[in-house]
Amino acid sequence: MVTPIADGVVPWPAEYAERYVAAGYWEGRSLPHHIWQQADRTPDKVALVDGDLRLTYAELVARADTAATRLVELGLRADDRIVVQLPNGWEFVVLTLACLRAGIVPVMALPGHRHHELSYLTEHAEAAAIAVPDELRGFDHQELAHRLVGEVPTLQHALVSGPNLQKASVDLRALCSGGSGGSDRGRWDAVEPDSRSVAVFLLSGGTTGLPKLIARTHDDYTYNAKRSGEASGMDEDTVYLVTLPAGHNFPLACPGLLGALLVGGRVVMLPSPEPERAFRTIAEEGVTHTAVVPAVAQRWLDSYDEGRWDLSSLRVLQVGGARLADEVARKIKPVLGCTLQQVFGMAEGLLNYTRLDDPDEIIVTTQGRPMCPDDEVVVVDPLGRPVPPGEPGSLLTRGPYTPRGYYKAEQQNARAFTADGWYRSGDICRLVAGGNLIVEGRDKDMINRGGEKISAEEVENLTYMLDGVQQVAAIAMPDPGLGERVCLYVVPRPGADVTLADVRQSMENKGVAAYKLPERLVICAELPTTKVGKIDKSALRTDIAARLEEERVPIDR
Ligand code: OOB
Repeated sequence: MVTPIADGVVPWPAEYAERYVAAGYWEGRSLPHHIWQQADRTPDKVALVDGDLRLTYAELVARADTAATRLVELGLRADDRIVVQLPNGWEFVVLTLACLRAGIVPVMALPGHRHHELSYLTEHAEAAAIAVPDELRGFDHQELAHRLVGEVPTLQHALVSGPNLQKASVDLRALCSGGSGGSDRGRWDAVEPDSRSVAVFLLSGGTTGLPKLIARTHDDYTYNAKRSGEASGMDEDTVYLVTLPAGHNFPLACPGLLGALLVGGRVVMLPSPEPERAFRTIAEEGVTHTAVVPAVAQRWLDSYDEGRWDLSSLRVLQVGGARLADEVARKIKPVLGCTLQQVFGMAEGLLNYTRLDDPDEIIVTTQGRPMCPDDEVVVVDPLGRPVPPGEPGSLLTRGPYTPRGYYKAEQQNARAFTADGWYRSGDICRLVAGGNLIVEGRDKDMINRGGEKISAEEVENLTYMLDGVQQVAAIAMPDPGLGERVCLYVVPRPGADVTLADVRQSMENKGVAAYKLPERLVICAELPTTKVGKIDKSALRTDIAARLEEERVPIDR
């Protein structure tokens, strides 16, 4: 057995752990154990499709075992961490399974992350390696990876996938291509990671400066994916399409690609949810399940042409990550012909699903209910007292797949978790009939740009680095396509001139992910404050809404 990363991980109290074991949620085996078992049942079934490449279960696990051995040959050990920033492709799946198998912990970065985020992640996770593509959408990830290897003391290796490898790079495709003759299976069967140890690090949506790391254990993450698979009706005939970034909890394990592999289904990887290609793939591969954010669901509805595509295989379209408007939800079944499943989830754990057999009204007007009978949810007022049923309040939660704290983040944990271990989700919800939740808003300072979470505080801190800025507030501005975008209210220093272009340029120069760059800037003489002297963001949100409304009025009115 491999020792867990105990240091910095907040465990569940023993009495809860015992309860979760007794109830059968925590099965006491590693996540790969379950997948390898499945592979033994259906070795010749196709497990993974990426373009022309099709890997059977036997081929997939053999590649992962060999890759695990090669990681060890590079000097990596159980408990080491690899920051993974790969596009949706077969290498992501093989590397992730190899890590799980060897007890090496993948840290799931997002495709948009740049130097600002990755340097923090590699340092905070004390990563030994980073896995990136050589180049993607015009950005040289390989060069950035080597720069980080030079800067971060623990970081030893840049694993790079693609045809243009630098000498110092480890060829990730070669590492993941198998070919050692199958002798690695027994080796890895013999050293199964402890089921209570960390399987993956996910990133928090982020309300503080930079994202926090969420340690998900083999026990809890297996349950996360398995139970999700039941809630979305996955079985061995499932064909699951990944179009959202695969390292995000939703396409990874809710039930995602891991959920599909746990039941003997097939995983199809696509680099993006671009409608034409997604529709063609759904038709060609007979996709039964996929997951999208509301902005993508809207695009799919807008671009769908019934005569052109046969989407009849698609049974379940999961939509989550941001609030899906009821009007859009109503169109999914009539237009695309599949069942909508709303998913209100978080990397921190709790998953709410509408059930496939719920009445349509529940499916289109609620964000579902917790997937586990032992998920505890409570909706409270600002003083922490439960509100009457149906009234809005802050959602707190605990449960068998909701860890009790962030990794090495004592200060944040004191704020984000109550003394008795409830996670403060920061979402304002109403608990309605049948235990379903409706998400009404949030009391955390975060901007949800089409499912990508941006910490207002982080954007403000970056803006304060500009000389001319005296005061700044970052708020969510409503947007018809993405739901929200980042808007800045800036009070310049006397005589200074601050423009949106200046702010964006300065953030770009610092290597900040592009999705965080503000998209509108309002200059003002002062910022409104609340009675206790805090910046009144709610007044700013009202102000931007009024400005947008004003701009919509035709000029010749
Ligand atoms: C998912 O996970 P994260 O960690 O990127 O973001 C979590 C936050 C939630 O606290 C909530 O503010 C928002 O995203 N959210 C939703 C939502 N789903 C997530 N807000 C309204 N309606 C929804 N359906 O976003 C995530 C993780 C697993 C599965 C699905 C989504």
